[in-house]
Amino acid sequence: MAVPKSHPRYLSLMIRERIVKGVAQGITSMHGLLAHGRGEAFDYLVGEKTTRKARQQIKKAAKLLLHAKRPIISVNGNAAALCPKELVQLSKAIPAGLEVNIFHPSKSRERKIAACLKRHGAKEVLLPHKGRIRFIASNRRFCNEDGIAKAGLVFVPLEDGDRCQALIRMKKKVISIDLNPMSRTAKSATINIQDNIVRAMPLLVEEVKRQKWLNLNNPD
Ligand code: PTJ
Repeated sequence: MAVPKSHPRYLSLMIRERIVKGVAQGITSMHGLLAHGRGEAFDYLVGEKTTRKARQQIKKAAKLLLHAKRPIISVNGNAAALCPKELVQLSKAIPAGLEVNIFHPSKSRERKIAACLKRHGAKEVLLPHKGRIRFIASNRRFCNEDGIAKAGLVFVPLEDGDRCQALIRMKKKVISIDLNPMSRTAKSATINIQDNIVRAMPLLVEEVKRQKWLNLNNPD
């Protein structure tokens, strides 16, 4: 859809287009459209801007990511449609692995998400295999034995469910990005960044790079 730049909701409509395109490409599930609408509503409430609190959470998240043992970035159909480039940039900057983990089961979608991340520069993308997340029964329990299963920290952009609690019970740290501060994920994560993923991801990538540079130049 051609959205005129002068439209007062241009940015928001363009972000919607990414999700719609994600569905058309078989990356995002139909349910992802509803999840996005939920996010939009919460984004209204924060003024569609990155708040001061969110910036503080981004700083803390960058620090935790840089100090984590075997950090992994978990990618679902919405995150892949909205910011594939930044997810890959983050994985390279930390460095951290990328793993596809989705709620609505679809092997074809898993492969398409991985292919999308590779088109954006990822060398390796793990898929669910022999690993298992304990304490949950949904499709998200299937994970990779060398990825989420062994990770000390799992980065979970955009989801609401019981996986975060399960990962915490497995003694892993979790960083989430979720506009809804009342979601199960946001409430149980080690750190939740309450911001739109499309605004938070570029800021997080820059913050990781900045802290890495500072650590290298001020080792003490
Ligand atoms: O690809 P799949 O099968 O793994 O499915 C992914 C979705 C997102 C559809 C699935 O995880 C789901 O149904 O999620 P929920 O339960 O709707 O939760 C999504 C959460 O993300 C909600 O708390 C929303 O407020 C929040 N959210 C939605 N869009 C954004 C967002 N948070 C940050 N940025 C957004 N753009």
